[in-house]
Amino acid sequence: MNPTNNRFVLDWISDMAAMTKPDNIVWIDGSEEQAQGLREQALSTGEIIKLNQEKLPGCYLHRTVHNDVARVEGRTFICTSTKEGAGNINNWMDPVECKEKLTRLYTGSMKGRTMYVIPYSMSIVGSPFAKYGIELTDSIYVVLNMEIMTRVGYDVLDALGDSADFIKGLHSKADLDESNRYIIHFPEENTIWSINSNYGGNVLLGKKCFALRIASFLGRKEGWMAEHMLILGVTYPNGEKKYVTAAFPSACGKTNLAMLIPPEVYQKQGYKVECVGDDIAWLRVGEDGRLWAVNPENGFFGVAPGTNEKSNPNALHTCMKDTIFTNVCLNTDTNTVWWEGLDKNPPEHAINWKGEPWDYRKYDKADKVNTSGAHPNSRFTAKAVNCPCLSPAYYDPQGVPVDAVIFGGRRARTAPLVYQSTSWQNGAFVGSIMASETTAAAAGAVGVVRRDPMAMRPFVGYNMGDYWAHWLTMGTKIPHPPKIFHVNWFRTDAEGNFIWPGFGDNMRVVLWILARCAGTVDADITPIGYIPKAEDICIDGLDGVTLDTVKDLLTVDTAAWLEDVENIKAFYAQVGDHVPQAMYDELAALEARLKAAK
Ligand code: GTP
Ligand code: SPV
Ligand code: MN
Repeated sequence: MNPTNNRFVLDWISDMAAMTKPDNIVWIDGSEEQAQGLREQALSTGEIIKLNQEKLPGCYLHRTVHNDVARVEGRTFICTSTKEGAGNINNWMDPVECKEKLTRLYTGSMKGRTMYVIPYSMSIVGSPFAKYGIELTDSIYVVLNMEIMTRVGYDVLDALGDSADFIKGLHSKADLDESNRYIIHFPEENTIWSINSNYGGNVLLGKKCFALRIASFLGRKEGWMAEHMLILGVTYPNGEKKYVTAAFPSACGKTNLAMLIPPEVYQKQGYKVECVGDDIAWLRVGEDGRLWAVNPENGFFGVAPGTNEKSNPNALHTCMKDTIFTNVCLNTDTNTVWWEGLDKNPPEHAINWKGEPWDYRKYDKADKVNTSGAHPNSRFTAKAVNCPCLSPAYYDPQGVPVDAVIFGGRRARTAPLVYQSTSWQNGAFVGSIMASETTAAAAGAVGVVRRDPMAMRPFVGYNMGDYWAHWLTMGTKIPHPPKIFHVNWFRTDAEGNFIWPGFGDNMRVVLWILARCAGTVDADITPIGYIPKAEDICIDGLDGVTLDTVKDLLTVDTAAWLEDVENIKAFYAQVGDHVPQAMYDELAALEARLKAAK
């Protein structure tokens, strides 16, 4: 018996099954009982490993194949009917040709396997923000992860009813052939096809594929925004609550900021910080004329390395139960997990992310991938409900009103600790010129500066120029827009050490940002925007950070910025003729101000 009579759903499943030819089809009902059965099955084949259930209840370890450890941007395509629809920043294939090509790869790819049908919702089922998807997959790992990351169950089918309004996701591991790995989006058909991978962002189709690429496309059509943003709540000692969203590129600190623990100086005064989301925000204009945000996800797919009791205790506690670890190091004495930066005691007896015996003494910083215990992009999939600082607002179907939008990236020099844009248009421009050093979250070189507008370079489901235009249009539709800022936690000294302490201490900057929104603190105007007066960034209780350190972190190096302007011009040219004129006007004005300041 099928749990729905929806013809659109059933016909599509039969078509996909006719192509992939699974031995059988199993509907995922979201029950713990069914999940337990699947875990048993995955344990029996070695697809997952049971960890120490006393220390890590409900936790499992999964290892991917060695060449399948991150998103593959080079093999990710936006297949709109015209190339122009996808723009120059995305990879594009003609949708008809693409389907022919992939049909060949999918044909019989599920033979001897089960096709699981996962009905899921992004955001709260039945809420005004909710959008529904169905993912078909031959991977139990995907089923178990989707059950953590999204809201899975038959209530989704009930909410969908007879409607055709759902995102059709097809995933097959096939034979994990790297040269035939494809992550394909057909935004005009609400369809996602993923094949030959079994890693996170490539295969948990509710996340980047739906909630960012397809959703950004829908958002443009329907007048809302899907962004690569965390959502953070700050409660003041007087009980007042403020919310900020922040867009940082992959592995640049969203999870850490979203779960920060306030420095003691603020705790004593009664400040509290709560997490609403750590990776994706859907934003709409509310009836009150403000911008409102929800986190459409139900869990965290967080970076493991660097997570520790000091940097992010909330994340650490979140992943102490009901978690699937991917590509971390296994301590074979205790049957627990370890990763670089967890503590200073790497396990004596361990198996690395590749499944080989591992000797921590052979660790070489210059060759992390081959000498680390955990892969640099190893991750935990953990439930939002298990996060100690989860905001009650996470459960509010309306979401939260946003006071500030923060952009940021990893820049060793150019970007100061924080600056404020001068208007929504100027803020959108600041987003468009974002740049960051690349990280292990995507396949390819690490540490290379590249432009990553709004932290969405890999996630915009249409033409980047049109996406910028959509940002500008949204500005005209929000009567009380949030103010827009830019931060950089990653400035380094001559030896390459981070100057700013970061992590929980980033709250010091967030409070300056909120004070600017409230109009309670002054600032200095510079060619790039407003900069704090150094004494307005609270450094009470910070070791080794003086007023001079803050001054240094806030300097605007005009020559470096003028160099950046040239790079931005080249990038705008690459984005092509859809770049809005307003962005060129902003760029010209920035250049003129910098030249005048020289
Ligand atoms: P995705 O899940 O890939 O989108 O990444 P994310 O933006 O959530 O990144 P995350 O918070 O997991 O941070 C990734 C890495 O940046 C980790 O290794 C952190 O330890 C490091 N990091 C985060 N915040 C800071 C900070 O304030 N200062 C410094 N120096 N490092 C940080
Ligand atoms: C990112 O790369 O931005 C992530 C991890 O959040 S993944 O889901 O793999 O894309
Ligand atoms: Mn992300």
